[in-house]
This record gives sequence, structure tokens and C-alpha cells, in this order.
Amino acid sequence: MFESLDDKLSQAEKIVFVTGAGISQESGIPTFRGKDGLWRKYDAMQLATIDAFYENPKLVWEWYEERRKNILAAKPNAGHTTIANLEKYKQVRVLTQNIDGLHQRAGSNQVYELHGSIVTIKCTVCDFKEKIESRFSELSPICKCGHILRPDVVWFGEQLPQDVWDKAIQEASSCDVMFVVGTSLAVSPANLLPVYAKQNGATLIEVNPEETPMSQSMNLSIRSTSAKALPELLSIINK
Ligand code: BV8
Ligand code: ZN
Repeated sequence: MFESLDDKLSQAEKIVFVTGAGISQESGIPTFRGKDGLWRKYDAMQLATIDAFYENPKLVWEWYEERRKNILAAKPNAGHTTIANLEKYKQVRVLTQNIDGLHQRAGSNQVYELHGSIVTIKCTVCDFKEKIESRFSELSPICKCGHILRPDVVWFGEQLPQDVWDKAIQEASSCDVMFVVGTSLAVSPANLLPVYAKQNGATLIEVNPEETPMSQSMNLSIRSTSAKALPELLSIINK
């Protein structure tokens, strides 16, 4: 699959992976597209907003609790583990839109969570923030300051964590090769990261069964799933 870019891959020092829901699809976690994107009758874009949360916090909390249950029961797949193992041979950075933590569970050490994490909660008012260990006795959980707690994720209309975003731009703008894996590139500003890499002359490789808005700008588009395609990468890199 990657033959045409053998040299680029073997000579590359820093490889960056921009990932989306598609890389966790083969771990049984639904993506946001099509029928997958619906929970009960709600579209993910409707629920993942601060307005939806204040309008009906219990509903939004139930959505995240269900997703967290599925995510904690899921296992990283060959796509995640390949990226983690690549750290033995190359400088690897993961810039992910996923809040599922599967890259870290696969052993990746340099993961930037652009849209937050489903295993952390924070207060809507004070600076309380905590990793969630157990299920909540009752929804919606309240902070010791009396205000409501929320998942520590980035909702539509909210800024990305500045430090993470600045670091992501820096990594994207200084990589030799960028893999764009399992993302529709529908959401900004995350969908700008391949543009930064292109501007820096990086080799762009897409792994996605379907076309994306940046397919034409790719040096190589692999129309396959990440768990099938990525493992082959290792065999080329450690030749
Ligand atoms: C912001 C966390 C500044 C929560 C998420 C109008 C036009 C343009 C932009 C905007 C607009 N109005 C507002 C905006 C900005 C907005 C945006 O981009 N909206 C889109 C919908 C148009 N962005 C924001 O609001 C961002 N903040 O801009 O702040 C600002 C502030 C105020 C006002 C203006 C600007 C914040 C965005 C972050 C939102 N939070 N997630 C949660 O998860 O609950 S986004 C969430 O959806 C994910 O994190 C991810 O980013 C996105 C879903 O995309 P993907 O991950 O790519 O998944 P998708 O299902 O779409 O695609 C899956 C792909 O995988 C497909 O291509 C499929 O073919 C492929 N695939 C499937 N199976 C496999 C596979 N590939 C490989 N292997 C497989 N097995
Ligand atoms: Zn508080």
C-alpha cells in the first residue's frame, strides 16, 4: 500500500497522525456520520453544545455516560497499536479529535486531545477538574462549590484548549510526514492541521474508506480501514 512512499517514510524523522472517529470505529465506537451519528433521535451536533447542556443537563449527561460506558468497555485496535509501536522507530505525535483515550491506552505517549477527554470532568464555574473513576450515583453531578459539573470536552462554539492547539499547530508545521486517519475533516479548526503540514512541505497520506475534502491534496490516499492499512506501515518503516 505505501510502496510509492517508501523513501519518504524511511527517511522521515517526525511523523504526525491526525485522527478522528474512524480510527475507533473498528473498536466498536460509533462515528458521527450517518446513522452512527444519531443517539436516540438526537444528532451529535445538537447535544455537543453548551446551550443543549443548560437546556437539559440530565439528557446530555446520559449521552456522555452511555458513551463513556461503551468507551471503557472498548479495546484499542491494530490502528491504535501500530501508531503506538511506531514510537520505537520514529518521533511520533498524535493530534486527535477523539475523546475516547484509546491512543493512550494503546501506549501512545505524545497524544494531544484537541476536543478534550470523556474520562475527565470539570466545574462549569470554579477550576475544579478531576478524572472520573466510577459511575455517578445520580445525574447531573454537582461540584462542591454548588455549581453543576460537565464533561471536560470541547463543545461546538467553544474554543479549543489554547495550549493544546498551539502545540498541535507547532507539531503539524514541523513534521516530515502527516497521516490523516479516520476523519471527515468536517470540523474546524482541527481540519486545518493538514494545511499547516502541506505548507511546511510535509508528505500527506490519508487512510479512509471514503473521500474527504482534502483527498486531492494528499500525496497518497489509502481507501481502506485504519486497522487493516496501518499495520503494513510498520513493516515498511522498520525495514
Ligand atoms: C471553534 C467533542 C472558535 C465533543 C467535538 C460554520 C461553518 C464552518 C465552521 C463552523 C460553522 N459554525 C461553527 C463552526 C465552527 C465549528 C465547526 O467546525 N462546525 C462544523 C460542524 C461545521 N467548530 C467549533 O465550534 C469548534 N470551536 O471553532 O471555536 C469559535 C468559537 C465560537 C464561534 C465560532 C468559532 C469546536 C469543535 C469541537 C466540537 N467537539 N467533539 C464530543 O465528542 O462529544 S467535534 C466531534 O465531531 C469530534 O471530536 C470530531 O471532531 C467531529 C467528528 O468528525 P470525525 O472525527 O472526522 O468523525 P466523522 O464521523 O465525521 O467521520 C469519520 C470518518 O472516518 C469518515 O470520513 C469515515 O469515512 C471514516 N471511517 C469510518 N470508519 C473508518 C474510517 N476511517 C478509517 N478506518 C475506519 N474503520
Ligand atoms: Zn465548582
